[in-house]
Amino acid sequence: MSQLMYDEDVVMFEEYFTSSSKIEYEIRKKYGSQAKILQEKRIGRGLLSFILPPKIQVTGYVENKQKKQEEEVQKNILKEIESLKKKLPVIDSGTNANSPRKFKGIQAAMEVLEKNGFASACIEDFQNTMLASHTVEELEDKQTMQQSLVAYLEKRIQVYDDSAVERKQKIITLVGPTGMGKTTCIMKLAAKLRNEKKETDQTQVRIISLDYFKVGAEEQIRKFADFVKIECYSNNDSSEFMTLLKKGKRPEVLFVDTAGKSSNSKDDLLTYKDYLDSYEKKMHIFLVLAANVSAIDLSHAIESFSVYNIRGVILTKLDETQCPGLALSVCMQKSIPIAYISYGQNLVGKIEKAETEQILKRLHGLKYETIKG
Ligand SMILES: Nc1nc2c(ncn2[C@@H]2O[C@H](COP(=O)(O)OP(=O)(O)OP(=O)(O)O)[C@@H](O)[C@H]2O)c(=O)[nH]1
Ligand SMILES: [Mg+2]
Repeated sequence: MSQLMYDEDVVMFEEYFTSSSKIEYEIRKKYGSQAKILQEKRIGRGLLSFILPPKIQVTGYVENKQKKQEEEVQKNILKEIESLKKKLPVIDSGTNANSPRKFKGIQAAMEVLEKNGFASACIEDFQNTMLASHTVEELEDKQTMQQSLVAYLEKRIQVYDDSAVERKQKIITLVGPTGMGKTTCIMKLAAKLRNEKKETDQTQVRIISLDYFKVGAEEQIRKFADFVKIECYSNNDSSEFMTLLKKGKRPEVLFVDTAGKSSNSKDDLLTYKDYLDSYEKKMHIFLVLAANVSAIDLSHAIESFSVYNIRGVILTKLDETQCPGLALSVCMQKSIPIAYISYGQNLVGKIEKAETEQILKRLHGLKYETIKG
């Protein structure tokens, strides 16, 4: 018995038998149950046909099913691997610093951060976070990456929960390096509170200026206080006012303005330490920082002023920078909440309670509204 032909899918066979009774059994035994018989042909034996039994030629084929199935399985596995590869996070990004740039979506998102002046460490952290948590398909998609950028910033930017500040009898003190906008913020905040106050609200808004260093500082704030009809105290009568405040039954909001201090001078920095510590519980000390200052100086100021119990920062001069991301990344890196944002020299309406949404809306090219629908 022998095989005759072979091709990829079919094995043809040709076999010879002397009796027809065992043909099927023998064929199945050799070629399996799937073997098909095409033809059985009696072959004459000439003169010997009187002595020998007839010879039967059997031709047939077997489909090479197993091979086909194996190939099918292999194809499916390859397909599966390809689709899994697309879904897997890109974890080997570290080996090639430029690799994320080839994904259009993440590239566009990183450009938004760059355009807004975010620090390179912050951009790198965003990039690594995205590569570790997104599929290739997602990294390619601009819409998805913009959404992920918004989610990333929402998570990283801390805003000050001012429900505590809303309590009555509070003292809001602003400290910081020179010229950052402390006095301006005090006036803006006092004017805002004064404007929002209802007729029935007994809250007294008051200001104390502890700045006896700068010529004209006290006069400036007094003039403003007179204009908006807010009581104003200077350093000379502050102790008298504080005694009143301690005994006072009426709820009060007191804004304390301090003189600008150099982040480089420890002694200078500590000027108000004893004074501010004595009111620790009621005191909400905010560090005022201008957004148009270098990241190094902002970081240094946050570190130096941590001699005080700083609750958060007030970012000013956002109207004077093209890079709001710079101050934001410093706050993110230092894990310090942002309490207020201020922009413009006008004293009315140019200060806002910090809210992530408002901050993100100010970023160039983020299309916050479209993303949030
Ligand atoms: N464009 C702009 N200017 C501001 C802003 N805030 C303050 N300024 C200006 O910055 C300058 C300094 O503001 P001040 O409020 O006097 O700053 P300060 O921190 O009290 O300064 P010192 O008391 O000297 O430490 C003034 O000319 C303000 O008008 C702001 O948000 N935007
Ligand atoms: Mg001042």
